[in-house]
Amino acid sequence: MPTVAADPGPFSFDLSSTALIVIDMQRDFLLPGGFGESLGNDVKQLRRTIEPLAALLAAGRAAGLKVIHTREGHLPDLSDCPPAKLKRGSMIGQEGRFGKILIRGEYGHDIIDELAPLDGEDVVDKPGKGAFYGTDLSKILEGCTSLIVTGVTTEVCVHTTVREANDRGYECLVLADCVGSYFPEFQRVGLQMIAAQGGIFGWVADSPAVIAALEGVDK
Ligand code: TIU
Repeated sequence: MPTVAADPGPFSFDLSSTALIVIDMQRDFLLPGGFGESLGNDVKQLRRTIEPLAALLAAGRAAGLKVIHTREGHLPDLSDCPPAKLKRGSMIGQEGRFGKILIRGEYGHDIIDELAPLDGEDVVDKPGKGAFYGTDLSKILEGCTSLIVTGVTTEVCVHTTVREANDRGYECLVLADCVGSYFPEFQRVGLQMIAAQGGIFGWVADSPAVIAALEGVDK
């Protein structure tokens, strides 16, 4: 069984019951000039995840790991966007540099070219921060007990998804170099919170350790 050095201790996973989940690596959050940057955020803090994630995806795909992508966004009529979310995110649905912000089908809502899903990989559209709420993710994960979690942002959609996953019984390994926050402090503390208290929400490691473990797997 592949084993990865992690905090708070080694993380072992079985390839056949593990999924690699890539959360919200969307143009709206990551592209210079896009929604994320228009809010005053430094997208470089997120973009440093792209290269390690591309390498991890290549290794995961080569090893036959199940890959799942998510996208945060809403229907064009915003009927799936709670008024309380819209009130504090009034740009949602407005015309932005890359189309209507966080609206399904728009250019900005889709995943960045560098990490484009392959045919056959699941792409889960979610209205909330967590990937389980309002989606078929539980069904897609049937047979899986472990998740390797990547994507953005660490303290928002990654954390919410990891917390949801914990309550559903999954073991989560979060990869520090493949998750990103606009705020360095939130990145640091967000990762600490996952592994604290003996791994209250899961494990934290870096992607090279996972890639090495995947490359050691008999195919
Ligand atoms: N994907 C995700 O994290 N959505 C957000 O709105 N994140 C923020 O950090 N704002």
